[in-house]
Amino acid sequence: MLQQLNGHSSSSHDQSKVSLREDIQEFLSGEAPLHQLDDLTKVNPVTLETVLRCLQARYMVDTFYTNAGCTLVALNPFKPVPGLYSPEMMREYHAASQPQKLKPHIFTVGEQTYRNVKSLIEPVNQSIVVSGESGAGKTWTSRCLMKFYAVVATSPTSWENHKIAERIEQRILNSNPVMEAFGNACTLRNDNSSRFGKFIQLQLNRAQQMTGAAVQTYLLEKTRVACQASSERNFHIFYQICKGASEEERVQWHLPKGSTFSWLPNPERTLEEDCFEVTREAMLHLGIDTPTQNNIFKVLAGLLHLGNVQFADSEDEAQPCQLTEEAKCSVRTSASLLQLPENMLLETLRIRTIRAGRQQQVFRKACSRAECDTRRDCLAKLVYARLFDWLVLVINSSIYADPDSWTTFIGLLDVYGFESFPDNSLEQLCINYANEKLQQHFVAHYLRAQQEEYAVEGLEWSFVNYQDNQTCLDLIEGSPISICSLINEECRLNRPSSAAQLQTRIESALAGSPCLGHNKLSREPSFVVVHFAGPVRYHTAGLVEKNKDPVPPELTGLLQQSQHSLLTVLFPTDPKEKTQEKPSGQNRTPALTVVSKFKASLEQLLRILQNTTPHYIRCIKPNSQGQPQSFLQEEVLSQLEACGLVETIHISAAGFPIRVSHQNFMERYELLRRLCPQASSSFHNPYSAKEHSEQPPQGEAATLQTLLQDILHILPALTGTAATPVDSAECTPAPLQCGRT
Ligand code: AOV
Ligand code: MG
Repeated sequence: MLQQLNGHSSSSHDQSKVSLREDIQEFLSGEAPLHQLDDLTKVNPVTLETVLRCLQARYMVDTFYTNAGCTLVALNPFKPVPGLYSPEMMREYHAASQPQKLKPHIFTVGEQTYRNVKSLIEPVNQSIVVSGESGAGKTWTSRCLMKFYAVVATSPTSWENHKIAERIEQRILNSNPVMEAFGNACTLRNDNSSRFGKFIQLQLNRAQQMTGAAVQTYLLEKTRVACQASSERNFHIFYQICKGASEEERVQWHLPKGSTFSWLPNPERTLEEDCFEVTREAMLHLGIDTPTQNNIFKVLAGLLHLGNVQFADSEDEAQPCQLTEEAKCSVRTSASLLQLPENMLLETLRIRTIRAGRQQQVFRKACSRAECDTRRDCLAKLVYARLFDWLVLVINSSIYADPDSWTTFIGLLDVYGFESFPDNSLEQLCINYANEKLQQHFVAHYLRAQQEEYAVEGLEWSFVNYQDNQTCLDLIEGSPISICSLINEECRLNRPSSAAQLQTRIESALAGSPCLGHNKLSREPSFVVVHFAGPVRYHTAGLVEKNKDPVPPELTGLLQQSQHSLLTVLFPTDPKEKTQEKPSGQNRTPALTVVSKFKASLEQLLRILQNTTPHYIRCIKPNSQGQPQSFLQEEVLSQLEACGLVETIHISAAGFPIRVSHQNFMERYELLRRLCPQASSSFHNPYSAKEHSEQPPQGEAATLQTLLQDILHILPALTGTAATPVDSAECTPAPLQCGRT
């Protein structure tokens, strides 16, 4: 099939248009041209090939959104599309009586979600889950949706109110540039790749106005501060301060023009995201004033100088590592920016303290060069991670709404997308694990639950097979043995084990899992996981250490000595903590590992999602080079396969689009029953009907359908419209399926 399709692979736009025209002619079955099919459920027959061709035909005429039953497929245009996200467009979708009849758009999803919140049938919290691989457009999409709600969910009732509303909405929007500056970075897959997960809860009052928001973040990839893969970059904010500081600030922050930093690779690459002014302006709106900003940037500059501290082996092992003159200068500058005593910084980086014996005597030992490097990196990660968490706290307090002021929320989920690099470690394992969890949410909520419900309701249904990623999740997180449990066990046992030993343990203990891939090509110790989105090889070197994420207490102690006003907030001295601290080696509760914490936070996220009505947007990356007007069929095909789009379309096309619980339906239409006695015969208890088995059992769906038809007949009388005969074909509602959700 691919060979046939590859003939149309679009190296050139025009050529592709010609071949597509042929495709379209072949494909036409007397219906609309392929690119005009707004809904993939209308493609006939629904196969991977036809869906792919339809999406390609639409992409080539700059149509980036297509409905696919319960999901919206969003192709990344990789170019600005004038007017597509303008406020006018937002208002058009908001004002439409039936937004689903307009062209497919993320604003349709936004508006339907918004309307669902106020639905009288089931006012319930909503969520929009934006998924797709790295660079597919998730962050862009969720940013546009936030702007959409900032336009449609505010109240211009009075000038005073309007000002308040604008302030809060502006602040919510301003959280984006700040969080992206500190939490996004350029990777091999995406110039603006999110290195943390984000769930933002937009809080609405009874009048559907946004009164505030709350942001929850997930596992920042803090290792990036001190270690960047070649061709990648550190977090954007470091480049912003180096490129955007004024002359005066350069002096204050010790960042003279032309200075180079080991932790600032590829500075010559200028990105759109390097705009310091935007970050500063947004910080101001969030209440982070200029002196506080100054303090933040000073700390960041201090970290950059710390990265330039290179150690050299000492001739005598018992002596601390040597430093070049240049490195000594970097220590001095870093200490001055972080307002730490220089000697203390140097000593903490080079000397380890060990407590041993009954008396807990303190021994001091010179660190090896590798240990010094680890301590330096650890110090930077510790500061950066705390700074990021503090920023999230400040943002939350700035956009926070009084719990009494809101009743419902719309949650927007934008996590790091599935990724596979030449070298994958614990960070990628966690990122891909999060994506597996979200895919499982979709599988469980939509592909599995819907079909199982039809079976329970006794409705005629031919089962659609789908790819369930539960096996892969079992491999990663299952019990009693999984990749996570094995890595955790290594941390708990705290024994020296090599990367090769970890590989062997994983491969022998989990050999039965179909999702553990073949590992023939491996030169370095590694294992392969076959994810729903493709196989990924994870290197085992350093995995256990990263999972432990140890922080030598001397480092925290050092930072508590800082005179820097921000560092005193980030590292408070807590006397209680000191007295309660148990001596090392004596009944210490093992600290939670990275994967354990991450697993718990994902489970909490899923619990929130499960209590909302979810809406799905699938972002698709048409090519991995980020080129506009290039649609590479093989790349798109693998993404369509991975997310089970064809199965979704089949289920959506044949399934029941409206799901209302029996109880909610009864509560809403009880009045009509009293007004319409002839309908009351349909108002029997469906369950009792099942008990009297002489009659064929009548399920809830059938009962409600009959009832709805009755109601439609009396509606004209109730609304005062003339009693014109009702065209039953037009008015017969879509089959109503009652869910007990
Ligand atoms: P991601 O969030 O899905 O990747 P982004 O939302 O950052 O991907 O999108 C990647 C890039 O694609 C953006 O920086 C834009 O240049 C471009 N882009 C995406 N959507 C659009 C659009 N609708 N119109 C124009 N350009 C777009 V990651 O965070 O790496 O998983 O972790
Ligand atoms: Mg992103």
